[in-house]
Amino acid sequence: MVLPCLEAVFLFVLTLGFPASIATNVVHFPPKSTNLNNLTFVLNGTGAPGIFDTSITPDEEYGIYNWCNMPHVRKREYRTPSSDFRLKYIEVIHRHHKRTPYNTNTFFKEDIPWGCNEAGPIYYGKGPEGVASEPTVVQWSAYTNPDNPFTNTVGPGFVGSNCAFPQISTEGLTDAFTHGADLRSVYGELLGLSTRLDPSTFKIRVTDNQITSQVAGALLHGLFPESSQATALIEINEAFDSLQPTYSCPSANSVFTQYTTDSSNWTEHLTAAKNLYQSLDNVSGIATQDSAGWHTSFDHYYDNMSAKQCHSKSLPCSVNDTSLCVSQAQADTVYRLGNYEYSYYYRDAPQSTLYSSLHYGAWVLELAGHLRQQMEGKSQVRYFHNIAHDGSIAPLLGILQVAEMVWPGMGSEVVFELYEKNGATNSKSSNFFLRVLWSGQPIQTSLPLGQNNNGVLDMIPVEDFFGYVNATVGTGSDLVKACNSN
Ligand SMILES: *[C@@H]1O[C@H](CO)[C@@H](O)[C@H](O)[C@H]1NC(C)=O
Ligand SMILES: *[C@@H]1O[C@H](CO)[C@@H](O)[C@H](O)[C@H]1NC(C)=O
Ligand SMILES: *[C@@H]1O[C@H](CO)[C@@H](O)[C@H](O)[C@H]1NC(C)=O
Ligand SMILES: *[C@@H]1O[C@H](CO)[C@@H](O)[C@H](O)[C@H]1NC(C)=O
Ligand SMILES: *[C@@H]1O[C@H](CO)[C@@H](O)[C@H](O)[C@H]1NC(C)=O
Ligand SMILES: *[C@@H]1O[C@H](CO)[C@@H](O)[C@H](O)[C@H]1NC(C)=O
Ligand SMILES: CC(=O)N[C@H]1CO[C@H](CO)[C@@H](O)[C@@H]1O
Repeated sequence: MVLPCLEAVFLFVLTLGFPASIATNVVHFPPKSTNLNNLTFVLNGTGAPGIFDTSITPDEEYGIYNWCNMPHVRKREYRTPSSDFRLKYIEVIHRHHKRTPYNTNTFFKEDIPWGCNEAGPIYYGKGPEGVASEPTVVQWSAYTNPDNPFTNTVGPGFVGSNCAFPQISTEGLTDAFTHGADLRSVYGELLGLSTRLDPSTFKIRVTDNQITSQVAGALLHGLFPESSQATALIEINEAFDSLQPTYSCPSANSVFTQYTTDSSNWTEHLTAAKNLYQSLDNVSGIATQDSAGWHTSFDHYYDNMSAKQCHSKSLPCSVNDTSLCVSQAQADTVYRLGNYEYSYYYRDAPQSTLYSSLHYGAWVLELAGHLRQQMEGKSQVRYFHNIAHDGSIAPLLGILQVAEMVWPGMGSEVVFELYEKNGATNSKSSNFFLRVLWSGQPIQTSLPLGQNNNGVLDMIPVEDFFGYVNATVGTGSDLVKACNSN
């Protein structure tokens, strides 16, 4: 594969002193210019960049951005390749479904209650045999008691609510079940999946954030309707978990800081949005000089408001003045800004590809290993499912250099499909082809891969993907070295 050489990136990376094997090969291919990454439109345009107030996307529009419940593979839109290709293996990675806000959200001094009656997460241990193998199902119900004086040190969001912050909401669990059933509607037949989970052909992986396990329970009920028990894989140590990811990569962090906090390319939109910030702060009571990150990006306002709208709750009003509320137009601007930020973090900034490959390379190496095992006939697994976070999907899309970057919404899905073509060989003399689906359709990237290098990862020789991974992430030892060289 011939990658055009972009001198600027080349020189910049060399000066950082990464091992030559990675540094000389990470090439950033800029994304498409759209309203998503056009700052003039983001600040001065109108409307939300998609659906933000319901999990339901009308059939005729399915595939458009829906922050509450992103599009995924399902029977209605799925394109089955020609019968020359046999589906050998799939690996799915998807973001958990919609949830209550994170507990830090209680800094948001407004009072939109969340109710979680009989909807709490379930935690219990289970042994392999004896009475320990038959535990009673234990469900959490979060509570506060005013006799505990420390209760009042948190914001009003906690008081009177029986939700855990965060937990997947009942609607989010329903979305996860539908997601599982939709995957079954396509892959059940193509992969010959039984209605019962067979642990020798199917694996599911979660992170140590419990909300991914909450999604797993609902998803699996849709995927394998006759099973009531599953084992979930977890790389439980923060030192090496590649899915969330939590492994340490100091050089990724310093690259990220260079092109965000330390760069006017990044800070210009924050400065330009000063008036909007003032209006939002007036409602929330957050100090202009806060230290909790409300003013270093739009993340917190975006997430806090979209969680409410996705659950049909109204936009917040000030606790001191109920006539002072966030308007829909202001929320829409925040939603445009949030997507602009993700496009910048993972695609627009020239160093974003280097950042993504350092930060998420370990997961991609695991994926490549799974694909190789399939090609070498060394694995019986037909389907590997990862439940992850926006912080997982986003750098993966960064590595894949998606043509149009968005903030991966709830339930965002990427599917890697490995096909074997009978008899024929691809241009790299093997029978294996890769199709990558994003939001249920072949992903459009800015990479010089695919038919006539059109960037669509639709039945590309799998070796082209390996070559790109090798050039961009390198080997495992290249990655560890690059993470620790500064
Ligand atoms: C990986 O890339 C390096 C150079 O970056 C090259 O020497 C090596 O042959 C490549 N390995 C594979 C398996 O493609
Ligand atoms: C947005 O519009 C205002 C007022 O018309 C203008 O001053 C500002 O420069 C515009 N911002 C951008 C980024 O174009
Ligand atoms: C960005 O958006 C503005 C406002 O809609 C538009 O006038 C301008 O042409 C756009 N710029 C690009 C490069 O598309
Ligand atoms: C800032 O943007 C310019 C123009 O796109 C680019 O050349 C430069 O590398 C960027 N700087 C950083 C730190 O991303
Ligand atoms: C914020 O509130 C202050 C005090 O009530 C008021 O003077 C100011 O105009 C408000 N600013 C915005 C942008 O709403
Ligand atoms: C409400 O008023 C109190 C007392 O003046 C103040 O401490 C608090 O920050 C205000 N809250 C908001 C959201 O403005
Ligand atoms: C949904 C949600 O809670 N989003 C953010 C709310 O604000 C806190 C910071 O106080 C963030 O940590 C959350 O991610």
